[in-house]
Amino acid sequence: MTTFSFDATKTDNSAMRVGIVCSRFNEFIVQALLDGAHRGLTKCGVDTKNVDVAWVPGAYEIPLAARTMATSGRYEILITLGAVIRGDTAHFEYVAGPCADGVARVQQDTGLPIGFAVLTTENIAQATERSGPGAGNKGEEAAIGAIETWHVLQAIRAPK
Ligand code: INI
Repeated sequence: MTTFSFDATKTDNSAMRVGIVCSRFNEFIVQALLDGAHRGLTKCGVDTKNVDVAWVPGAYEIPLAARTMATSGRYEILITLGAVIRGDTAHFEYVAGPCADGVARVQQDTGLPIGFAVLTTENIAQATERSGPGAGNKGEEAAIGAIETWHVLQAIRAPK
């Protein structure tokens, strides 16, 4: 039996090229998710010079930017960061649903691991809780998770 399992923080990611898509809506939350993503990437040994960040207006635009990054051939993994807060909008479902579905489709169509930290919360307090400087920052989790997935896919394709 062969098991493919990795602790992303113990793998060599010095050459990993990372594309990050951020949405500007609720920017203070998304900036905190981005800070978390950078912490996660650093824990995994990713070189900052190999990281690009693209800002789009809102979560609804994330899938298109993610697809453009994914098909550019310039990245091994992507990370998507956003905040859709129910209290802020009457069309929460029309933004959050297409964003999540769209990102999932890009991941499946392109085969690129995409960390998903587009928060969908009832209020700002819940979003703040998930984007703090300590444990539980979803941006950090998404970054480490995407790297872990990349290593699993590599191992499945070419077992050592
Ligand atoms: N975009 C978000 O990222 N979060 C939200 O909470 C939000 N609300 O509340 O409406 C939101 N709307 C903007 C949307 O993503 C698009 O940018 C906009 O509709 C233009 O296409």
